[in-house]
Amino acid sequence: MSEATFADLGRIVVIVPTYNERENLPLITARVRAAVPEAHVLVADDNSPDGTGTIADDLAAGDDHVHVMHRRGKEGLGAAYLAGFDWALENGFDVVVEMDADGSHQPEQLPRLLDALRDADLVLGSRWVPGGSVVNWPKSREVLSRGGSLYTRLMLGVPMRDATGGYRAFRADTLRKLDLVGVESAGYCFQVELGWRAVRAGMRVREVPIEFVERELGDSKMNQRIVAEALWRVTLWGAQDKARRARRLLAGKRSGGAGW
Ligand SMILES: Nc1nc2c(ncn2[C@@H]2O[C@H](COP(=O)(O)OP(=O)(O)O)[C@@H](O)[C@H]2O)c(=O)[nH]1
Ligand SMILES: [Mg+2]
Repeated sequence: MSEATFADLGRIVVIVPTYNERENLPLITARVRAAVPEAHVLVADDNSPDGTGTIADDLAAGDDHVHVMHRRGKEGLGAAYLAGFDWALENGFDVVVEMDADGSHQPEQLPRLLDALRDADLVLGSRWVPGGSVVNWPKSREVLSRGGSLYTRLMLGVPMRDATGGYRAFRADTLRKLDLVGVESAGYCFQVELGWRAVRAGMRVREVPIEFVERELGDSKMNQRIVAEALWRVTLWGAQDKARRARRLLAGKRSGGAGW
């Protein structure tokens, strides 16, 4: 195994949101611990009916780098991450990573994200940049993901190629500056909202290629409501943003300025 160290980045925590991931959780935790031994793991479990929370407690009992947040019930990925971010900041972590529990985000590629964070404020693991790929993903999901990212780029004017992906590394300072209290999205649209906020705040957002591997165990929690939320929010934000730009342009013209 490589001896790469990320001590210069400070204390690292990988947040793993879970809902019914009992088969996957022990596997992903072990892989994170092996890939980047200094990283901590925070499991943010939404009171999974399949007992994932108890499995998380057992893992935490045997490893002082594993922590568990038990949440009331299923409130969506965004809410689980926001609670996890608060915990990470309160506990003095310097780098906060988002990672799915189902093995789609390979812990062995985490060093890539951490390396890139040395000169970035937010690093996105990206399926849709050169070198990025998906394995065993149904064509329908690929079309939805590529289409969603393209629509986001057009509506919000952001450069992100993979706007909805959930394998990311944030500096703690980035999270502090993002006004997390104002985040509105509940589902996967949360990823779009955070990326957009980071770009608007002038932060250095970098994408690095990842190989995304579709889960082999358990079921996807993706549903139509999640897609609908992303669609209406991105459309609304885009319209508001265009209106804001138009108003600024008009105000600039009236005062004889450049307008931007
Ligand atoms: N805590 C929590 N985790 C969730 C929720 N919805 C999805 N997840 C987790 O988010 C990650 C991605 O979900 P997944 O079902 O694999 O989505 P997909 O990869 O888009 O099909 C997994 O680790 C899920 O267990 C939720 O409501 N609460
Ligand atoms: Mg998945």
